[in-house]
Amino acid sequence: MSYSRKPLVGIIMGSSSDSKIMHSAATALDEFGIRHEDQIVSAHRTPTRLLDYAKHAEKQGFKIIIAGAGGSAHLPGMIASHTTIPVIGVPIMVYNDKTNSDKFKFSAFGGLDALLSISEMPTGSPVVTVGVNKAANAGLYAVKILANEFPELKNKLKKHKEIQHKSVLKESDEMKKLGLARFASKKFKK
Ligand code: RP5
Repeated sequence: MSYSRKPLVGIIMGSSSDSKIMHSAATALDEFGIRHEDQIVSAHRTPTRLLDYAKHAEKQGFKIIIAGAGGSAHLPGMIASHTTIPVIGVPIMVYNDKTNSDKFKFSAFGGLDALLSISEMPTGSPVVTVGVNKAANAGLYAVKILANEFPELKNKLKKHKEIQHKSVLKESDEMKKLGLARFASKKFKK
């Protein structure tokens, strides 16, 4: 079986507004050629659909589910309680803003609400949790899990690390050459 032939990762989120953050999980998987299926499932607005989705995920043979939600963020935990597929939770800070505005509206506790809701699952139904809005890390973590099964992904991950390493060295060389003040004003100039 190849990781690029059929979706091995299910990405779900509680609202269309979460897609502003969750797209980074998809991009990370795309970079490694891993197919994923993306849907909106709301734990509180579509509770029966949540159970249907868990069954669907099992039937499709997803190996990982990435679930993002904001506010009291029940989606990752509830999905985990309905399936044996490992769930990676993404706490979302951007909240309640379905407009196209660049100004994000924040949840009352700036994402801490979602972080605690997702990470503090009681014993028995675990959800691994990435940082607030760190959807890209959820994607990368999924790649790492899949790499246990697909050696080619392990090589791609090693390359990815090398690229990160080189890009820091490049920036450091530039900082050394320009001096810190000039480097920062060049990098962050508006
Ligand atoms: C949660 O409530 C969603 O995950 C989203 O982060 C938040 C707000 O949803 P919308 O009001 O934008 O649909 O269920």
